[in-house]
This record gives sequence, C-alpha cells and structure tokens, in this order.
Amino acid sequence: MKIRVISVPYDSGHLRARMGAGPDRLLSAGLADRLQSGGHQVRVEECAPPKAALHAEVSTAFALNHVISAQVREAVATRELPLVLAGNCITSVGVLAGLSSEQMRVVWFDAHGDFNTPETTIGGFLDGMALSIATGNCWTQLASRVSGFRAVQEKNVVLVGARDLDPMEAELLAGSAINRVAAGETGDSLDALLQDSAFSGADVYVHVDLDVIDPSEGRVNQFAAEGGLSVQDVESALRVIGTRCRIRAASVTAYDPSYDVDGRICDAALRLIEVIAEVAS
Ligand SMILES: [Mn+2]
Repeated sequence: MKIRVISVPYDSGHLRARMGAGPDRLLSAGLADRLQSGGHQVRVEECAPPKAALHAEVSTAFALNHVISAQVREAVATRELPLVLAGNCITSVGVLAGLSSEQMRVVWFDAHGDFNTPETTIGGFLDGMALSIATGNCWTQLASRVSGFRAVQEKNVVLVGARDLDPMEAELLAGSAINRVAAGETGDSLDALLQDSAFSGADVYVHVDLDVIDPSEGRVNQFAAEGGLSVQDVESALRVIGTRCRIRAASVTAYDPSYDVDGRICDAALRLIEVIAEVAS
C-alpha cells in the first residue's frame, strides 16, 4: 500500500528534544526501508510548527495540529495511509482533523488516560489532555479552529492499557462513555468489543502511545508505568483491529530514545509499525 510517514519531531514547545527525538530515531533505524521491503510505497514528510507560532506551548501545539491536519488530508486525497510519528499525543487532534469525520472510531493505546482537563491535571502536562481534547471535552475553542476538526464521540473510543491516572482524571473517565480494555484483557475483550456493530467494519484511527508497553520490555519515556502490555499483546491487538475495522490513519508517539538504553523499544516500534502497515492494507 502507499504510506505517507508524517514525522512530527516535537515535544511540548521543543523540536527534536526528549520525545521529540523519537521520530528521527525511528527513521534513522531504517523505518522507510523496512516498510518498502514489506512491499509498501513510502513517502516521508515532516511537520514543524510555523516559525511565527513558536512562542507559547498551548498555541504552538494547536498551530502544529493545523499543519498535521493538512498533511493528513493530502495523504487521504492521494490514497496514502497517514502514519504519524510524533513526540506528543496531542498531535492526534491534527490527525483527526485531517480525517474530518464525526463518525471516526478511535482505538487509543496508552499507559495514561490523556483525559485530564485544565481543571483536573496535577502535572500540568498539555499532552495529558489529548484524548479529552479529541473528544471535545476541553480546549474546545482552539480545537475547533484546527481546520477540519470534528470531536470524536466518547462511545466511539476504546482506551487500551491505561493504568496511571490522576485521581480526578479517573473520575472523569469513569463518568464518560469511553470503552476501556485493561492490559491483560486485550485478547478476548478487545475482539468482543470490536465485533459490536458500533465498531465492526467502521473507519478507525489507531493511536499508539508506546508507553502502553510494559517497562519489563523496554523503557519508552519518563512517564513509563508498570502493568502494561507486552509488545506481542500490542501486535495481537493491532491484528484484531485490522480484522474488525478499516484503519484510516495511525500514530506512534511518545518515544524518548534517551530512555531506551538497550534499543528494545526502537525494535518494538519498528515491528509494530510494520504490523500496522500490514493490517491496514
Ligand atoms: Mn499519551
């Protein structure tokens, strides 16, 4: 298949630092060649915030989403699968804007809920609000200005492997319509959920925050948390998604190479991206 790898080497106001160094690491490890050997046609594009926007973390993140949205829209128009490598999860807002569908389903792998709002966050990390923004629960004015953005309905989201939640974030999540699949239940629960008419055959955006992986299989970033999925679990879950749904775009995020001292996460990420390309075909 034709794949547009959209690299977004950005993390919280900084380019190519911390998790913003992840996309370059994956590309220099031979990601494009690996996909090409799998029979795919690959084109690589990079998104950076407009220079004029590099002054405030919140506005910069949304300006960057605007750029990502345009790249994703172009990829869809030329029948390429948008495959985003990003430092931050908030880039999902730009991907969803590029897909621009109120009916989009989302399967979101993450150690965290990313469901904080400015009122519930303890860490003050904008990225911890990514899924909340995507579902229209906060930063609504800024999100609505990202060209093409339509909030995803909570009931159309499956959150997989989340285990490290702020207390008020946990309450919000429990009161939401978001479907949850715990680490260790991905085999049967995810398949059963995706067989439901709400998901079966539907268009889906797959978001893989690599810190969903258990630290025993490699350390993804400073936010890594115990009790995660094995790489094999993630691979199997991706295959289930590919069987039940139509993958319209995917992101692989939050990889900070400086924590991956033995390179296991780099290998895992490359493998998972290969699987995404295979099952999306
Ligand atoms: Mn995340």
